[in-house]
Amino acid sequence: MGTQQTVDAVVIGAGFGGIYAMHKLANEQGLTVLGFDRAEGPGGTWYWNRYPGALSDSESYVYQYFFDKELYQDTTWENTYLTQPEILSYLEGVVDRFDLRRHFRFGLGIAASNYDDAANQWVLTTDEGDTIRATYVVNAVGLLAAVNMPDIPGRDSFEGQLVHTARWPEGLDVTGQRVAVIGTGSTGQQVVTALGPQVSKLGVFVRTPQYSVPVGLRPMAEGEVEQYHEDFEMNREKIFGSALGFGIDEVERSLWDYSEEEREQIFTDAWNEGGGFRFMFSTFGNLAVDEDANLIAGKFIKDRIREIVKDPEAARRIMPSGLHARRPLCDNGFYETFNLPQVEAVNVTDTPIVEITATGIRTADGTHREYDVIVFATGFDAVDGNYRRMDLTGRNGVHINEVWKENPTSYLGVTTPGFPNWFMVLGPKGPFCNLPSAIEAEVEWISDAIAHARQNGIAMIEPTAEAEQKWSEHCSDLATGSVFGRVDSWIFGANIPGKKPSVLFYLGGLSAMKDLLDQEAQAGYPNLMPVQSSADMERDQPSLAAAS
Ligand code: NA7
Repeated sequence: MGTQQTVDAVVIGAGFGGIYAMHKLANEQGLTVLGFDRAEGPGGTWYWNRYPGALSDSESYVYQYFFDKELYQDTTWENTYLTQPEILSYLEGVVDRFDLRRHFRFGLGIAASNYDDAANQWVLTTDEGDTIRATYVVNAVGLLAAVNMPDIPGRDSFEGQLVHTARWPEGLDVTGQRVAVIGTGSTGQQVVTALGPQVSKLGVFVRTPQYSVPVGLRPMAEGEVEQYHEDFEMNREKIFGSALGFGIDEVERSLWDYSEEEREQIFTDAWNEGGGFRFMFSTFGNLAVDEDANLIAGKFIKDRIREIVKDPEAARRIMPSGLHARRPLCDNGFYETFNLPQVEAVNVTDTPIVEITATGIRTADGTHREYDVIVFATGFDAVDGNYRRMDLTGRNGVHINEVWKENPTSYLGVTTPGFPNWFMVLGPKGPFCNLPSAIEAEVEWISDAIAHARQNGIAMIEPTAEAEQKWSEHCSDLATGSVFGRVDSWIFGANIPGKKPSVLFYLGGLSAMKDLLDQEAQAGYPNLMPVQSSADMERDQPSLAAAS
Protein backbone atom coordinates (compact mmCIF):
# COMPACT_ATOMS: atom_id res chain seq x y z
CA MET A 1 0.00 0.00 0.00
CA GLY A 2 1.60 3.26 -1.14
CA THR A 3 1.65 6.51 0.75
CA GLN A 4 -0.89 9.30 0.25
CA GLN A 5 -0.27 13.02 0.23
CA THR A 6 -2.27 16.13 -0.58
CA VAL A 7 -0.71 19.24 -2.12
CA ASP A 8 -1.89 22.30 -3.98
CA ALA A 9 -0.15 21.42 -7.20
CA VAL A 10 1.87 18.75 -8.96
CA VAL A 11 4.38 19.60 -11.67
CA ILE A 12 5.29 16.71 -13.96
CA GLY A 13 8.71 17.11 -15.56
CA ALA A 14 11.83 19.01 -14.59
CA GLY A 15 13.01 20.46 -17.87
CA PHE A 16 12.77 24.10 -18.89
CA GLY A 17 8.98 24.03 -18.34
CA GLY A 18 8.81 22.14 -15.06
CA ILE A 19 11.60 24.16 -13.47
CA TYR A 20 9.98 27.49 -14.26
CA ALA A 21 6.50 26.25 -13.32
CA MET A 22 7.88 25.13 -9.97
CA HIS A 23 9.46 28.54 -9.40
CA LYS A 24 6.23 30.37 -10.24
CA LEU A 25 3.94 28.18 -8.15
CA ALA A 26 6.14 27.36 -5.16
CA ASN A 27 8.32 30.43 -4.81
CA GLU A 28 6.10 33.19 -6.15
CA GLN A 29 2.64 31.93 -5.19
CA GLY A 30 3.68 30.01 -2.10
CA LEU A 31 1.68 26.92 -3.06
CA THR A 32 2.62 23.47 -1.83
CA VAL A 33 3.98 21.82 -4.94
CA LEU A 34 5.49 18.43 -5.67
CA GLY A 35 7.50 17.88 -8.82
CA PHE A 36 8.27 14.54 -10.44
CA ASP A 37 10.68 13.42 -13.11
CA ARG A 38 11.85 9.95 -14.07
CA ALA A 39 15.31 11.38 -14.65
CA GLU A 40 17.70 11.34 -11.72
CA GLY A 41 18.03 15.12 -11.88
CA PRO A 42 16.69 18.23 -13.59
CA GLY A 43 17.22 19.00 -17.26
CA GLY A 44 14.40 17.29 -19.16
CA THR A 45 15.44 16.88 -22.78
CA TRP A 46 18.92 17.98 -21.85
CA TYR A 47 19.18 15.36 -19.13
CA TRP A 48 18.36 12.52 -21.51
CA ASN A 49 19.95 13.52 -24.81
CA ARG A 50 23.60 12.89 -23.94
CA TYR A 51 24.63 11.61 -27.34
CA PRO A 52 27.90 12.92 -28.82
CA GLY A 53 27.36 16.15 -30.72
CA ALA A 54 24.12 17.17 -28.98
CA LEU A 55 23.76 20.90 -29.53
CA SER A 56 20.93 23.39 -29.39
CA ASP A 57 20.39 25.13 -32.70
CA SER A 58 18.95 28.28 -31.15
CA GLU A 59 21.82 30.66 -30.46
CA SER A 60 23.26 30.69 -26.95
CA TYR A 61 21.98 34.13 -26.00
CA VAL A 62 18.49 33.10 -27.16
CA TYR A 63 18.25 29.62 -25.63
CA GLN A 64 17.74 31.05 -22.16
CA TYR A 65 15.14 32.03 -19.63
CA PHE A 66 14.30 35.72 -19.80
CA PHE A 67 12.18 36.02 -16.66
CA ASP A 68 15.09 37.11 -14.51
CA LYS A 69 17.53 39.74 -15.72
CA GLU A 70 20.18 38.87 -13.15
CA LEU A 71 20.08 35.22 -14.08
CA TYR A 72 20.54 36.18 -17.72
CA GLN A 73 23.39 38.51 -16.96
CA ASP A 74 25.10 36.00 -14.68
CA THR A 75 25.11 33.42 -17.46
CA THR A 76 28.00 33.28 -19.86
CA TRP A 77 28.46 31.47 -23.17
CA GLU A 78 31.65 30.21 -24.74
CA ASN A 79 30.30 29.67 -28.22
CA THR A 80 27.49 30.87 -30.41
CA TYR A 81 25.56 27.65 -29.64
CA LEU A 82 25.22 25.55 -26.51
CA THR A 83 26.20 21.93 -26.14
CA GLN A 84 24.10 19.49 -24.11
CA PRO A 85 26.44 19.55 -21.07
CA GLU A 86 26.31 23.35 -21.05
CA ILE A 87 22.50 23.48 -21.12
CA LEU A 88 22.22 20.76 -18.49
CA SER A 89 24.59 22.62 -16.22
CA TYR A 90 22.63 25.87 -16.78
CA LEU A 91 19.36 24.22 -15.82
CA GLU A 92 20.93 22.59 -12.75
CA GLY A 93 22.21 26.02 -11.80
CA VAL A 94 18.74 27.56 -12.17
CA VAL A 95 17.25 24.86 -9.94
CA ASP A 96 19.81 25.58 -7.24
CA ARG A 97 19.66 29.34 -7.64
CA PHE A 98 15.92 29.33 -6.96
CA ASP A 99 16.14 26.55 -4.37
CA LEU A 100 13.80 24.28 -6.28
CA ARG A 101 15.47 20.90 -5.81
CA ARG A 102 13.66 20.26 -2.53
CA HIS A 103 10.29 20.28 -4.29
CA PHE A 104 11.21 17.61 -6.83
CA ARG A 105 11.27 13.83 -6.55
CA PHE A 106 13.78 12.66 -9.12
CA GLY A 107 13.96 9.13 -10.47
CA LEU A 108 10.20 8.86 -10.05
CA GLY A 109 7.53 9.32 -12.70
CA ILE A 110 3.79 9.81 -12.68
CA ALA A 111 2.08 6.77 -14.15
CA ALA A 112 -1.51 7.95 -13.76
CA SER A 113 -3.38 11.26 -13.46
CA ASN A 114 -7.07 10.73 -12.77
CA TYR A 115 -9.60 13.40 -12.02
CA ASP A 116 -11.80 12.60 -9.02
CA ASP A 117 -15.16 14.17 -9.87
CA ALA A 118 -16.59 13.80 -6.38
CA ALA A 119 -13.66 15.48 -4.65
CA ASN A 120 -12.84 17.93 -7.45
CA GLN A 121 -9.24 16.86 -7.20
CA TRP A 122 -6.59 15.22 -9.25
CA VAL A 123 -5.33 11.88 -8.03
CA LEU A 124 -1.85 11.14 -9.30
CA THR A 125 -0.13 7.81 -8.95
CA THR A 126 3.63 7.49 -9.05
CA ASP A 127 5.53 4.63 -10.66
CA GLU A 128 5.96 3.26 -7.13
CA GLY A 129 2.22 3.29 -6.41
CA ASP A 130 2.13 6.29 -4.07
CA THR A 131 -0.81 8.66 -4.56
CA ILE A 132 -0.89 12.44 -4.45
CA ARG A 133 -4.06 14.47 -4.41
CA ALA A 134 -3.68 17.89 -5.98
CA THR A 135 -5.87 20.81 -7.01
CA TYR A 136 -3.68 21.74 -9.97
CA VAL A 137 -1.56 19.70 -12.36
CA VAL A 138 1.02 21.28 -14.61
CA ASN A 139 2.30 18.91 -17.29
CA ALA A 140 5.75 19.84 -18.48
CA VAL A 141 6.34 16.42 -19.94
CA GLY A 142 8.32 17.38 -23.01
CA LEU A 143 7.40 17.90 -26.61
CA LEU A 144 10.14 15.64 -27.93
CA ALA A 145 10.51 13.15 -25.13
CA ALA A 146 8.50 9.99 -25.82
CA VAL A 147 11.18 7.91 -27.53
CA ASN A 148 10.44 6.29 -30.92
CA MET A 149 12.19 2.92 -31.07
CA PRO A 150 11.17 1.29 -34.38
CA ASP A 151 10.51 -2.39 -34.13
CA ILE A 152 12.96 -3.47 -36.82
CA PRO A 153 12.97 -7.29 -37.17
CA GLY A 154 15.66 -8.87 -35.04
CA ARG A 155 16.25 -5.67 -33.09
CA ASP A 156 16.45 -7.38 -29.76
CA SER A 157 18.76 -10.11 -30.98
CA PHE A 158 21.68 -7.72 -31.50
CA GLU A 159 24.54 -8.76 -29.26
CA GLY A 160 26.45 -5.49 -29.44
CA GLN A 161 25.26 -2.29 -27.83
CA LEU A 162 21.98 -0.86 -29.11
CA VAL A 163 21.14 2.66 -27.96
CA HIS A 164 18.59 5.36 -28.70
CA THR A 165 20.20 8.79 -28.82
CA ALA A 166 17.76 10.08 -26.18
CA ARG A 167 18.91 7.33 -23.80
CA TRP A 168 22.64 7.54 -24.53
CA PRO A 169 24.32 5.97 -21.51
CA GLU A 170 26.51 8.35 -19.54
CA GLY A 171 30.12 7.73 -20.47
CA LEU A 172 29.49 5.44 -23.45
CA ASP A 173 32.57 5.95 -25.62
CA VAL A 174 32.47 4.42 -29.08
CA THR A 175 35.93 5.57 -30.20
CA GLY A 176 37.49 3.06 -32.59
CA GLN A 177 34.36 0.94 -32.82
CA ARG A 178 32.13 -0.04 -35.74
CA VAL A 179 28.96 1.99 -35.44
CA ALA A 180 25.66 2.20 -37.33
CA VAL A 181 23.39 5.24 -37.04
CA ILE A 182 19.77 4.80 -38.15
CA GLY A 183 18.08 8.13 -38.87
CA THR A 184 19.31 11.46 -40.18
CA GLY A 185 17.02 14.06 -38.63
CA SER A 186 18.47 16.80 -36.49
CA THR A 187 19.77 14.26 -33.98
CA GLY A 188 21.14 11.78 -36.51
CA GLN A 189 23.04 14.54 -38.28
CA GLN A 190 24.61 15.71 -35.04
CA VAL A 191 25.64 12.26 -33.88
CA VAL A 192 26.98 11.26 -37.31
CA THR A 193 29.05 14.45 -37.50
CA ALA A 194 30.48 13.88 -34.03
CA LEU A 195 31.19 10.16 -34.45
CA GLY A 196 32.50 10.18 -38.03
CA PRO A 197 36.09 11.07 -37.17
CA GLN A 198 36.18 8.95 -33.98
CA VAL A 199 35.04 5.53 -35.07
CA SER A 200 36.67 2.84 -37.23
CA LYS A 201 33.55 2.38 -39.35
CA LEU A 202 30.29 4.34 -39.54
CA GLY A 203 27.23 3.20 -41.43
CA VAL A 204 24.69 5.98 -41.83
CA PHE A 205 21.26 4.55 -42.61
CA VAL A 206 19.33 7.28 -44.40
CA ARG A 207 15.63 6.93 -45.18
CA THR A 208 14.48 10.46 -46.06
CA PRO A 209 17.45 12.74 -46.70
CA GLN A 210 16.84 16.22 -45.32
CA TYR A 211 18.01 19.68 -46.25
CA SER A 212 20.57 21.11 -43.89
CA VAL A 213 22.76 24.21 -43.78
CA PRO A 214 25.78 25.03 -41.59
CA VAL A 215 24.91 25.95 -38.01
CA GLY A 216 27.59 28.66 -37.69
CA LEU A 217 29.19 27.40 -34.49
CA ARG A 218 32.09 29.64 -33.42
CA PRO A 219 33.59 30.98 -30.22
CA MET A 220 32.03 34.18 -28.92
CA ALA A 221 34.04 37.20 -30.03
CA GLU A 222 35.62 39.44 -27.43
CA GLY A 223 32.96 41.57 -25.74
CA GLU A 224 30.10 39.73 -27.48
CA VAL A 225 28.72 38.11 -24.33
CA GLU A 226 28.90 41.41 -22.43
CA GLN A 227 27.00 43.06 -25.26
CA TYR A 228 24.23 40.44 -25.09
CA HIS A 229 24.05 40.98 -21.33
CA GLU A 230 23.79 44.71 -21.78
CA ASP A 231 21.12 44.29 -24.44
CA PHE A 232 18.98 42.06 -22.23
CA GLU A 233 15.76 44.07 -22.64
CA MET A 234 16.30 44.48 -26.37
CA ASN A 235 16.99 40.76 -26.82
CA ARG A 236 13.92 39.84 -24.84
CA GLU A 237 11.73 42.17 -26.86
CA LYS A 238 13.17 40.95 -30.12
CA ILE A 239 12.58 37.31 -29.22
CA PHE A 240 9.10 37.61 -27.73
CA GLY A 241 8.08 40.11 -30.37
CA SER A 242 8.95 37.76 -33.22
CA ALA A 243 7.23 34.83 -34.85
CA LEU A 244 10.01 32.32 -34.29
CA GLY A 245 11.80 33.60 -31.20
CA PHE A 246 15.22 32.81 -32.66
CA GLY A 247 16.56 36.35 -32.55
CA ILE A 248 16.87 36.36 -36.34
CA ASP A 249 15.52 38.93 -38.76
CA GLU A 250 12.25 37.58 -40.12
CA VAL A 251 11.95 39.12 -43.55
CA GLU A 252 8.85 39.58 -45.68
CA ARG A 253 10.52 40.14 -49.05
CA SER A 254 9.54 37.77 -51.83
CA LEU A 255 12.12 35.67 -53.63
CA TRP A 256 10.43 36.62 -56.91
CA ASP A 257 11.45 40.27 -56.51
CA TYR A 258 15.15 39.36 -56.82
CA SER A 259 17.29 38.30 -59.75
CA GLU A 260 18.93 34.88 -59.78
CA GLU A 261 22.30 36.44 -58.88
CA GLU A 262 20.76 38.37 -55.98
CA ARG A 263 19.01 35.28 -54.65
CA GLU A 264 22.23 33.29 -54.86
CA GLN A 265 24.01 36.01 -52.89
CA ILE A 266 21.30 36.17 -50.23
CA PHE A 267 21.32 32.39 -49.81
CA THR A 268 25.13 32.34 -49.73
CA ASP A 269 25.22 35.00 -47.00
CA ALA A 270 22.72 33.03 -44.90
CA TRP A 271 24.66 29.81 -45.52
CA ASN A 272 27.87 31.48 -44.37
CA GLU A 273 26.29 33.03 -41.30
CA GLY A 274 24.65 29.75 -40.31
CA GLY A 275 21.37 28.59 -38.79
CA GLY A 276 18.53 26.52 -40.25
CA PHE A 277 15.78 28.93 -39.31
CA ARG A 278 17.86 31.89 -40.54
CA PHE A 279 18.27 30.22 -43.91
CA MET A 280 14.54 29.64 -44.19
CA PHE A 281 13.10 32.81 -42.67
CA SER A 282 15.77 35.53 -42.98
CA THR A 283 16.42 35.08 -46.67
CA PHE A 284 12.94 35.41 -48.14
CA GLY A 285 9.50 35.67 -46.59
CA ASN A 286 7.81 33.23 -48.94
CA LEU A 287 9.90 30.04 -48.63
CA ALA A 288 7.48 28.58 -46.06
CA VAL A 289 4.37 29.26 -48.13
CA ASP A 290 5.33 29.24 -51.79
CA GLU A 291 6.35 25.83 -53.15
CA ASP A 292 8.23 27.16 -56.17
CA ALA A 293 10.24 29.61 -54.06
CA ASN A 294 10.89 26.83 -51.55
CA LEU A 295 12.24 24.52 -54.24
CA ILE A 296 14.72 27.19 -55.32
CA ALA A 297 16.04 27.34 -51.76
CA GLY A 298 16.26 23.55 -51.83
CA LYS A 299 18.21 23.62 -55.07
CA PHE A 300 20.75 25.97 -53.52
CA ILE A 301 21.36 23.44 -50.75
CA LYS A 302 21.54 20.51 -53.17
CA ASP A 303 24.20 22.36 -55.18
CA ARG A 304 26.25 22.82 -51.99
CA ILE A 305 25.92 19.10 -51.15
CA ARG A 306 27.25 18.17 -54.60
CA GLU A 307 30.21 20.51 -54.06
CA ILE A 308 30.99 19.23 -50.56
CA VAL A 309 30.55 15.46 -50.95
CA LYS A 310 33.34 14.23 -53.22
CA ASP A 311 31.88 10.82 -54.09
CA PRO A 312 28.84 11.37 -56.36
CA GLU A 313 27.27 8.07 -55.26
CA ALA A 314 27.52 9.06 -51.58
CA ALA A 315 26.07 12.47 -52.49
CA ARG A 316 23.17 10.79 -54.28
CA ARG A 317 22.38 8.63 -51.28
CA ILE A 318 22.06 11.59 -48.95
CA MET A 319 20.55 14.04 -51.44
CA PRO A 320 17.23 15.53 -50.31
CA SER A 321 14.43 15.98 -52.80
CA GLY A 322 11.13 17.81 -52.95
CA LEU A 323 10.13 20.57 -50.59
CA HIS A 324 12.39 21.93 -47.89
CA ALA A 325 9.53 21.71 -45.43
CA ARG A 326 10.55 19.70 -42.43
CA ARG A 327 11.96 21.29 -39.32
CA PRO A 328 14.75 23.48 -40.76
CA LEU A 329 18.03 21.74 -39.93
CA CYS A 330 21.57 22.95 -39.50
CA ASP A 331 24.73 21.02 -38.81
CA ASN A 332 28.36 21.34 -37.95
CA GLY A 333 29.88 19.51 -40.92
CA PHE A 334 27.39 16.71 -41.62
CA TYR A 335 27.94 16.58 -45.36
CA GLU A 336 31.73 16.79 -45.00
CA THR A 337 31.60 13.64 -42.84
CA PHE A 338 30.83 11.58 -45.94
CA ASN A 339 34.29 12.35 -47.32
CA LEU A 340 35.87 10.30 -44.52
CA PRO A 341 36.92 6.86 -45.79
CA GLN A 342 35.35 5.04 -42.83
CA VAL A 343 31.90 6.61 -43.37
CA GLU A 344 29.34 4.92 -45.62
CA ALA A 345 25.88 6.20 -46.49
CA VAL A 346 23.27 3.48 -46.89
CA ASN A 347 20.04 4.67 -48.42
CA VAL A 348 17.34 2.45 -46.97
CA THR A 349 14.83 3.51 -49.58
CA ASP A 350 17.14 1.93 -52.21
CA THR A 351 18.03 -1.01 -50.00
CA PRO A 352 15.67 -1.35 -47.01
CA ILE A 353 16.84 -2.80 -43.74
CA VAL A 354 15.63 -6.40 -43.69
CA GLU A 355 16.78 -7.30 -40.22
CA ILE A 356 19.11 -6.60 -37.38
CA THR A 357 21.16 -9.70 -36.61
CA ALA A 358 23.27 -10.65 -33.62
CA THR A 359 26.26 -8.92 -35.22
CA GLY A 360 24.94 -6.23 -37.54
CA ILE A 361 22.39 -5.08 -40.09
CA ARG A 362 21.23 -6.89 -43.22
CA THR A 363 19.77 -4.90 -46.11
CA ALA A 364 17.49 -6.02 -48.95
CA ASP A 365 20.38 -6.37 -51.43
CA GLY A 366 21.70 -9.20 -49.24
CA THR A 367 24.57 -7.20 -47.74
CA HIS A 368 25.30 -7.82 -44.08
CA ARG A 369 27.33 -5.12 -42.34
CA GLU A 370 28.86 -5.86 -38.98
CA TYR A 371 28.73 -3.35 -36.12
CA ASP A 372 29.65 -3.14 -32.45
CA VAL A 373 27.10 -0.42 -31.73
CA ILE A 374 23.78 0.46 -33.38
CA VAL A 375 22.47 3.95 -32.66
CA PHE A 376 18.77 4.64 -33.15
CA ALA A 377 18.47 8.34 -33.98
CA THR A 378 14.86 7.68 -34.81
CA GLY A 379 13.21 10.55 -33.00
CA PHE A 380 10.12 10.87 -30.86
CA ASP A 381 6.39 10.41 -30.68
CA ALA A 382 6.25 14.19 -30.56
CA VAL A 383 3.88 16.55 -28.74
CA ASP A 384 1.03 14.29 -27.57
CA GLY A 385 3.11 11.11 -27.20
CA ASN A 386 3.86 11.44 -23.50
CA TYR A 387 0.24 12.21 -22.61
CA ARG A 388 -1.05 9.19 -24.42
CA ARG A 389 1.44 6.95 -22.62
CA MET A 390 -0.03 7.93 -19.24
CA ASP A 391 -3.18 6.57 -17.61
CA LEU A 392 -4.79 9.98 -17.93
CA THR A 393 -8.49 10.52 -17.33
CA GLY A 394 -10.44 13.77 -16.91
CA ARG A 395 -14.00 14.41 -15.80
CA ASN A 396 -16.28 11.35 -15.78
CA GLY A 397 -13.30 9.07 -16.22
CA VAL A 398 -12.82 9.88 -19.89
CA HIS A 399 -9.35 8.93 -21.14
CA ILE A 400 -7.22 11.44 -23.02
CA ASN A 401 -6.97 8.99 -25.94
CA GLU A 402 -10.75 9.12 -26.24
CA VAL A 403 -10.80 12.94 -26.13
CA TRP A 404 -7.95 13.14 -28.63
CA LYS A 405 -9.28 10.33 -30.83
CA GLU A 406 -9.54 12.47 -33.94
CA ASN A 407 -6.56 14.66 -33.17
CA PRO A 408 -4.83 16.12 -30.11
CA THR A 409 -6.40 19.44 -29.29
CA SER A 410 -6.15 22.26 -26.79
CA TYR A 411 -7.17 25.81 -26.18
CA LEU A 412 -4.09 27.99 -26.80
CA GLY A 413 -1.81 24.97 -26.36
CA VAL A 414 -2.21 24.96 -22.59
CA THR A 415 -5.64 23.65 -21.54
CA THR A 416 -8.29 21.27 -22.79
CA PRO A 417 -12.00 20.82 -21.92
CA GLY A 418 -12.86 18.01 -19.54
CA PHE A 419 -9.57 18.33 -17.70
CA PRO A 420 -10.15 21.00 -15.02
CA ASN A 421 -7.16 22.73 -13.46
CA TRP A 422 -4.94 20.65 -15.71
CA PHE A 423 -2.40 22.53 -17.76
CA MET A 424 0.08 21.66 -20.46
CA VAL A 425 3.38 23.35 -21.21
CA LEU A 426 3.98 22.88 -24.95
CA GLY A 427 0.77 20.94 -25.37
CA PRO A 428 -0.72 20.26 -28.81
CA LYS A 429 -1.39 23.30 -30.96
CA GLY A 430 1.11 25.49 -29.20
CA PRO A 431 3.56 27.68 -31.13
CA PHE A 432 6.25 26.29 -33.42
CA CYS A 433 9.25 28.34 -32.36
CA ASN A 434 12.28 28.59 -30.06
CA LEU A 435 10.97 26.39 -27.28
CA PRO A 436 12.31 27.99 -24.07
CA SER A 437 10.54 31.21 -25.09
CA ALA A 438 7.25 29.43 -25.75
CA ILE A 439 7.64 27.66 -22.43
CA GLU A 440 8.20 30.91 -20.59
CA ALA A 441 5.10 32.54 -22.08
CA GLU A 442 2.94 29.50 -21.38
CA VAL A 443 4.12 28.94 -17.82
CA GLU A 444 3.46 32.59 -16.97
CA TRP A 445 -0.04 32.31 -18.36
CA ILE A 446 -0.73 29.08 -16.44
CA SER A 447 0.56 30.58 -13.22
CA ASP A 448 -1.50 33.75 -13.69
CA ALA A 449 -4.65 31.74 -14.47
CA ILE A 450 -4.19 29.74 -11.28
CA ALA A 451 -3.60 32.90 -9.25
CA HIS A 452 -6.67 34.54 -10.77
CA ALA A 453 -8.89 31.57 -9.98
CA ARG A 454 -7.62 31.39 -6.41
CA GLN A 455 -8.07 35.11 -5.85
CA ASN A 456 -11.64 34.83 -7.07
CA GLY A 457 -12.51 31.74 -5.08
CA ILE A 458 -13.02 29.61 -8.18
CA ALA A 459 -12.35 25.96 -7.47
CA MET A 460 -11.76 24.58 -10.93
CA ILE A 461 -11.25 26.02 -14.37
CA GLU A 462 -11.22 24.60 -17.85
CA PRO A 463 -11.71 26.02 -21.33
CA THR A 464 -15.03 25.92 -23.11
CA ALA A 465 -15.43 23.34 -25.86
CA GLU A 466 -16.29 26.16 -28.24
CA ALA A 467 -13.03 28.01 -27.54
CA GLU A 468 -11.06 24.85 -28.14
CA GLN A 469 -12.83 24.09 -31.36
CA LYS A 470 -12.22 27.57 -32.70
CA TRP A 471 -8.56 27.32 -31.77
CA SER A 472 -8.27 23.97 -33.52
CA GLU A 473 -9.84 25.35 -36.66
CA HIS A 474 -7.56 28.36 -36.60
CA CYS A 475 -4.50 26.11 -36.27
CA SER A 476 -5.71 23.97 -39.17
CA ASP A 477 -6.28 27.03 -41.37
CA LEU A 478 -2.77 28.27 -40.71
CA ALA A 479 -1.29 24.84 -41.43
CA THR A 480 -3.10 24.65 -44.76
CA GLY A 481 -1.26 27.70 -46.01
CA SER A 482 2.17 26.40 -45.03
CA VAL A 483 4.50 24.10 -46.96
CA PHE A 484 5.28 22.32 -43.68
CA GLY A 485 1.95 20.53 -43.86
CA ARG A 486 2.73 19.13 -47.30
CA VAL A 487 5.47 16.71 -46.26
CA ASP A 488 5.50 13.96 -43.65
CA SER A 489 7.40 14.72 -40.46
CA TRP A 490 7.04 14.74 -36.69
CA ILE A 491 5.70 18.30 -36.87
CA PHE A 492 2.42 16.78 -38.08
CA GLY A 493 2.74 13.50 -36.22
CA ALA A 494 3.56 11.70 -39.44
CA ASN A 495 6.71 9.90 -38.23
CA ILE A 496 5.17 7.17 -36.09
CA PRO A 497 3.69 4.04 -37.68
CA GLY A 498 -0.01 3.89 -36.85
CA LYS A 499 -0.22 7.47 -35.57
CA LYS A 500 -2.82 9.56 -37.33
CA PRO A 501 -1.16 12.67 -38.79
CA SER A 502 -2.74 15.89 -37.53
CA VAL A 503 -2.05 19.55 -36.90
CA LEU A 504 0.14 19.54 -33.80
CA PHE A 505 1.28 23.17 -33.87
CA TYR A 506 0.01 26.70 -34.08
CA LEU A 507 1.94 28.17 -37.00
CA GLY A 508 0.96 31.78 -36.25
CA GLY A 509 4.15 32.49 -34.33
CA LEU A 510 5.34 33.17 -30.81
CA SER A 511 4.44 36.85 -30.55
CA ALA A 512 0.90 36.28 -31.87
CA MET A 513 0.54 33.40 -29.44
CA LYS A 514 1.76 35.50 -26.56
CA ASP A 515 -0.64 38.29 -27.53
CA LEU A 516 -3.55 35.84 -27.50
CA LEU A 517 -2.55 34.49 -24.11
CA ASP A 518 -2.20 38.03 -22.77
CA GLN A 519 -5.56 39.06 -24.21
CA GLU A 520 -7.27 36.07 -22.61
CA ALA A 521 -5.75 36.95 -19.24
CA GLN A 522 -6.40 40.68 -19.47
CA ALA A 523 -10.02 40.08 -20.38
CA GLY A 524 -10.40 37.96 -17.24
CA TYR A 525 -10.27 34.56 -19.00
CA PRO A 526 -13.50 34.77 -20.99
CA ASN A 527 -12.89 31.35 -22.54
CA LEU A 528 -12.32 29.51 -19.29
CA MET A 529 -15.22 28.29 -17.19
CA PRO A 530 -15.32 28.00 -13.44
CA VAL A 531 -16.27 24.46 -12.47
CA GLN A 532 -17.46 23.65 -8.98
CA SER A 533 -18.27 20.03 -9.68
CA SER A 534 -19.01 17.80 -12.64
CA ALA A 535 -22.71 18.45 -12.13
CA ASP A 536 -22.03 22.11 -12.85
CA MET A 537 -20.91 21.13 -16.30
CA GLU A 538 -24.44 20.06 -17.14
CA ARG A 539 -25.67 23.59 -16.50
CA ASP A 540 -24.82 26.77 -18.35
CA GLN A 541 -21.80 28.26 -16.78
CA PRO A 542 -20.79 31.89 -16.68
CA SER A 543 -17.26 32.46 -17.87
CA LEU A 544 -14.48 33.37 -15.48
CA ALA A 545 -14.74 36.93 -16.68
CA ALA A 546 -18.32 37.09 -15.44
CA ALA A 547 -17.36 35.49 -12.16
CA SER A 548 -14.54 37.86 -11.37
P1 NA7 B 1 13.41 13.04 -36.42
O1 NA7 B 1 13.59 14.39 -36.98
O2 NA7 B 1 12.03 12.50 -36.32
O3 NA7 B 1 14.32 12.05 -37.27
C1 NA7 B 1 14.23 10.65 -37.12
C2 NA7 B 1 15.03 9.99 -38.20
O4 NA7 B 1 14.93 8.57 -38.03
C3 NA7 B 1 14.52 10.29 -39.59
O5 NA7 B 1 15.62 10.37 -40.46
C4 NA7 B 1 13.67 9.07 -39.90
O6 NA7 B 1 13.50 8.80 -41.24
C5 NA7 B 1 14.50 7.99 -39.26
N1 NA7 B 1 13.74 6.79 -39.00
C6 NA7 B 1 12.69 6.64 -38.14
N2 NA7 B 1 12.27 5.39 -38.16
C7 NA7 B 1 13.05 4.72 -39.04
C8 NA7 B 1 13.09 3.38 -39.49
N3 NA7 B 1 12.22 2.47 -39.04
N4 NA7 B 1 14.04 3.03 -40.40
C9 NA7 B 1 14.92 3.96 -40.83
N5 NA7 B 1 14.92 5.25 -40.45
C10 NA7 B 1 13.99 5.61 -39.57
O7 NA7 B 1 14.04 12.94 -34.96
P2 NA7 B 1 15.29 13.73 -34.35
O8 NA7 B 1 15.59 13.13 -33.03
O9 NA7 B 1 16.39 13.78 -35.32
O10 NA7 B 1 14.79 15.17 -34.19
C11 NA7 B 1 13.55 15.48 -33.55
C12 NA7 B 1 13.62 16.87 -33.02
O11 NA7 B 1 14.23 16.83 -31.74
C13 NA7 B 1 14.47 17.81 -33.79
O12 NA7 B 1 13.84 18.33 -34.89
C14 NA7 B 1 14.85 18.82 -32.77
O13 NA7 B 1 13.83 19.77 -32.63
C15 NA7 B 1 14.97 18.01 -31.52
P3 NA7 B 1 12.19 9.39 -42.02
O14 NA7 B 1 12.47 10.84 -42.11
O15 NA7 B 1 11.01 9.09 -41.13
O16 NA7 B 1 12.14 8.68 -43.29
